[in-house]
Amino acid sequence: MTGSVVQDVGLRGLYEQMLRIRHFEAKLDVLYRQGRVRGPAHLGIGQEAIAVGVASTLGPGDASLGTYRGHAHALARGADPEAVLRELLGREGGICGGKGGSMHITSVAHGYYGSYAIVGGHIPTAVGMAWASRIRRDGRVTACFFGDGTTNIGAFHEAVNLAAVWSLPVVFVCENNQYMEYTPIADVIPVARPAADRAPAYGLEPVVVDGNDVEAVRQTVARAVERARRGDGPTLLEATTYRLGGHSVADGAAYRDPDEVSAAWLRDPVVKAAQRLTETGDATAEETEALVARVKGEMDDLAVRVLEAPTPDAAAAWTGMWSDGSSTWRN
Ligand SMILES: Cc1ncc(C[n+]2csc(CCOP(=O)(O)OP(=O)(O)O)c2C)c(N)n1
Ligand SMILES: [Mg+2]
Repeated sequence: MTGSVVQDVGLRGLYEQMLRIRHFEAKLDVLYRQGRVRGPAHLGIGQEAIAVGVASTLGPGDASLGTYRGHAHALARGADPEAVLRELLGREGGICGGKGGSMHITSVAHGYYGSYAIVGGHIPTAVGMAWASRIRRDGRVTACFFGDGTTNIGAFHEAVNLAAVWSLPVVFVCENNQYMEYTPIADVIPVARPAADRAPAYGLEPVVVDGNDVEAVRQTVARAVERARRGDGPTLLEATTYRLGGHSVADGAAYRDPDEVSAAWLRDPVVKAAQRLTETGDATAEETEALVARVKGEMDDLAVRVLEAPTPDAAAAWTGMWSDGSSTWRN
């Protein structure tokens, strides 16, 4: 059995992880604007509670898969921020050897089976992994993240259907950030809750959670993981949130109502977790402020180190083409 129980991590630990992800991505945004990042990068600023809450329920033997918005998901599973930043800047020591970039962050060593740029393309893969777990009886649970817009893709419906019919150990996590690339969901989805309102079509309960509340995400997903591990089948969870930035670092998101964006910042999940910490007496406001300063300092230092790192040797392009590390032609 590779599965294990929900990690014993308190609110303070969850908060620290969210902070680290927030300031990692804020630093990346700056580096992008300085022209130091090649290719696109899609940030999940405002969605950290989902990545961290879900990851906190998974054991080291469990699997997760995400989208092009996957930095947070890799970091939440324990990937080293330096290796991820090196990857984003195409440097030696990047988590994929500096060859994948932002949209392909993968760390199998941390149970993170990849970031996928084809909308919905990874959902059948997650179901295939869950099917493998059923056959092997390995106790692994697979969590699959995707966006609200993805629920309009055929692969989503086919995959959820199969997982439900075969009661596979998978947790589908729809991060409803209210927008597709540039389109508000209400323009293209005929139901109010893109994932939850479609769950009954597959015999599943509609489950909705406040995706800006890390404790609520953790509790709700812990139940879904337990259910999957027991053999009782999948859960289709909708975590409501808001994408605080544009679709990618190149998108200023001027198509959004500024009042809507300001209201969303008042529900910032990182601030919400800090407030909870002071309410519960687990940390004082001074302590959370000191933590913010420390994490920002860590990210400044990290960026300096990564900018000094060399790019990979050109010969590295011919390595790692197969999972055993080789690159010889096979057919
Ligand atoms: C199959 C496919 N169609 C279209 C695109 C272009 N595209 C990239 S992201 C995106 C929007 C996806 O929205 P959502 O699922 O809500 O995810 P979010 O970006 O909000 O996280 C689209 C249409 C794509 N990458 N793949
Ligand atoms: Mg979306």
